[in-house]
Amino acid sequence: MDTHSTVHRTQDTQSSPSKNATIWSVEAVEALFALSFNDLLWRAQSVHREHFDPNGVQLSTLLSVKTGGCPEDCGYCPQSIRHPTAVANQAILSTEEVLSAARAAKASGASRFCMGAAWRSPKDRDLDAVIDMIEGVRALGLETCATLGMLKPSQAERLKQAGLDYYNHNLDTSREFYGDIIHTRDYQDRLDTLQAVRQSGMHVCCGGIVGMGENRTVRASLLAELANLDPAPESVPINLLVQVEGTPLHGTEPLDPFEFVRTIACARIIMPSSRVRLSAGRETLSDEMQALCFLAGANSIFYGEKLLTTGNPDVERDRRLFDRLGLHAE
Ligand code: SAM
Ligand code: DTB
Ligand code: SF4
Repeated sequence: MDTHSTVHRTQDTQSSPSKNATIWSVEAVEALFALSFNDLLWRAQSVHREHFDPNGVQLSTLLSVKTGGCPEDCGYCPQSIRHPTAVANQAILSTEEVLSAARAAKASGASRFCMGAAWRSPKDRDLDAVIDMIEGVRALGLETCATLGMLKPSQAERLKQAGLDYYNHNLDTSREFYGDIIHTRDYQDRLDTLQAVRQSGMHVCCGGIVGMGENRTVRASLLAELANLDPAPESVPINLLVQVEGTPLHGTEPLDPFEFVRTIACARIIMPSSRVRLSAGRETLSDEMQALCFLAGANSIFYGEKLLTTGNPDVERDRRLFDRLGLHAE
């Protein structure tokens, strides 16, 4: 594969914190994946220690502020109108409902509150409502993140003006595998939104999903795409597919958990300054596997018993895990 032809570079990074010095080829990332598990984890942990407190983990709590009924056809997602899942549609929440969840998240120790909406892209009046939520959440002293679908540059500007700290928009998978998973918008649409977010000056949160039946080259290619964004995203969620009945990907052969740990380790090595988030899928990982993910350089989690529509380990279990591992919240 000609990896350089697949590399996307943003055009103007003047407002960016730091420019990317390295362009990662898919082959170079595959070579990392091919290291022995011990060698890979040693390398990832060494990189991790050069850039971060090795025992600090950032905690983000998610809330679905508008659930279900999404016109997109993402094959993994329980909120698509095209998939017969048990998710009940829920219209946009009131700001007060969102703020009461945000207060609870803060009281539990989260530092960032992430609001997700099942939209293809928000309408301008949707943004009015979300902006009210962002202002309220910020006033509680939490960092804010939103994931609302595709954005136009003017919408990204509005969110930045409202004080939104991070915008989450995932590449989800590699360019080559993308068409197997999503048919209602293309890879370039995602890159355009990421460019709009970057240009607005907001922090970029961008990652993907593994365990969707992809091969290792696809995983390496996704990570190379992320690392080659210029600059790399500040926050990189690595999701392990949560298999939901009724979605096309339900019944996919589960990924070997060691391969998941390898994915985290490779992300850490090639995006040394980014927060790598151990994201969806923690309920299916043992405490021991999660410990390996932290050793591999994950330094953020979704915290709280729910993701958007599916489960997540409860706060008590995570507190016990942090105690047992000597980790602390950041
Ligand atoms: N609708 C917006 C969008 O797609 O950008 C925002 C919400 S969407 C649910 C946010 C992200 O959640 C997706 O890009 C995907 O990476 C992740 N996600 C959704 N369903 C998932 C699942 N079943 N397992 C793992 N990650 C999932
Ligand atoms: C991300 O990368 N993962 C989160 C967040 N960003 C928005 C979402 C995970 C969703 C898992 C399926 C669900 O709960 O509906
Ligand atoms: Fe809609 Fe987002 Fe789910 Fe895709 S991932 S179906 S865009 S809510």
